[in-house]
Amino acid sequence: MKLLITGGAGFIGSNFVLYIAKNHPDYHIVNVDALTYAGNLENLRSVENHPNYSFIKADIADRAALEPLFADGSIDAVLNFAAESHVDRSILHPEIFVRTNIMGTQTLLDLAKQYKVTKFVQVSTDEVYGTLGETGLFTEETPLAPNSPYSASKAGADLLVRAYHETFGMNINITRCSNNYGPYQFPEKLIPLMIQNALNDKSLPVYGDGLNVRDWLYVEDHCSAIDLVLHKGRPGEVYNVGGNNERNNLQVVRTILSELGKPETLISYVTDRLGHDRRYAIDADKIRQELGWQPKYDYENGIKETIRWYLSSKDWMEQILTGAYQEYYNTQYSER
Ligand code: NAD
Ligand code: TDX
Repeated sequence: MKLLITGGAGFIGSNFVLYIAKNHPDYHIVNVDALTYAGNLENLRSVENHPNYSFIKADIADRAALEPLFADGSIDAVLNFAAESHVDRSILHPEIFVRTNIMGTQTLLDLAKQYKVTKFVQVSTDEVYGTLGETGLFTEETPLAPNSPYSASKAGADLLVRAYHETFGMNINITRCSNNYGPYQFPEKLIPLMIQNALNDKSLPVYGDGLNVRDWLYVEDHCSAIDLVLHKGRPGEVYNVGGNNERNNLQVVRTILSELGKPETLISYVTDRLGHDRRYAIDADKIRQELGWQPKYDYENGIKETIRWYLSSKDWMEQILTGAYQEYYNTQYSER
């Protein structure tokens, strides 16, 4: 099989490339990534010389750059991970989210249609469903009600993917996963940000009252779910993916502090995120029953493993903490 994986230099995309290289070593992988601030080829050192792997630096919204990759008709499946993925950045600069997440997805769909790619997997998010109160779970039937520019752009992409199935009969699937954690996550996201700050005895900026709830899934379990959807997903179906691991942000932060032996006095309550969704929780029954998906990691072990990975990957982190990220961090947190 030949897979075109977009966003393969980002957090989940690079974990997925490594997962495929390990579990389907005979597959060919074409990794297309624009290498924005979030893309990092360091994540892929172990596969970069593999004869079945190639990397192309390109923007998914740039049709002319992508068309040659499709032109010989050899791509069997497109897996679209590429996205602007950070909610806080979407509050600052929504336009780029529309361009990449919506127009980029539409460009890929069009090429996949034209060159008769047999499968298109759109990697989406539970955030398209909006927010939950204290009870209930998102199912695949929950109406879309995105609250941030990020989630609105992801919902727009999902609707286009759905439309290409309904209108053109394309074989598509959409996966909607809860919050991921694990190796190679960019330090703007909650878990790596808090690990990094705690290691440096810097304050840990908790938004609002810290009681917003997320459903955490170890990234490798997300990869195994996408692998199953790629091979066994029924045409046109949406599959929710989630870990059944609801934690509020304070619980997550306290675990990190205790694992690192740091005091809770480092916690600092800062101005809340605008439009901050209160709770996400996924009902993943469909993918479990229909495709036999089972997560391997429980949260307690997964978070410890993740902390250990960051402790042993200080060079990787140092490289990211360059001027550009520092600038974002200073703007983001000095205003709170
Ligand atoms: P990330 O920000 O770490 O990586 C995104 C990657 O996409 C980067 O390598 C970046 O260079 C690339 N990219 C951005 N714009 C591009 C463009 N125009 N053309 C080509 N490449 C471009 O994101 P992530 O956390 O790995 O998320 C991957 C996907 O999974 C996203 O679609 C996101 O919406 C979805 N998702 C993420 C989570 C999560 O918890 N992180 C949960 C559910 C779904
Ligand atoms: O400094 C912080 N302080 C804080 O309290 C940051 C960065 C976050 N938070 C809170 C906000 C959220 O309630 O932590 C929670 C998690 O925040 P993020 O890591 O930014 O993730 P979230 O907004 O939940 O979105 C993530 O999961 C769904 C990914 O970034 C999305 O790409 C994915 O779709």
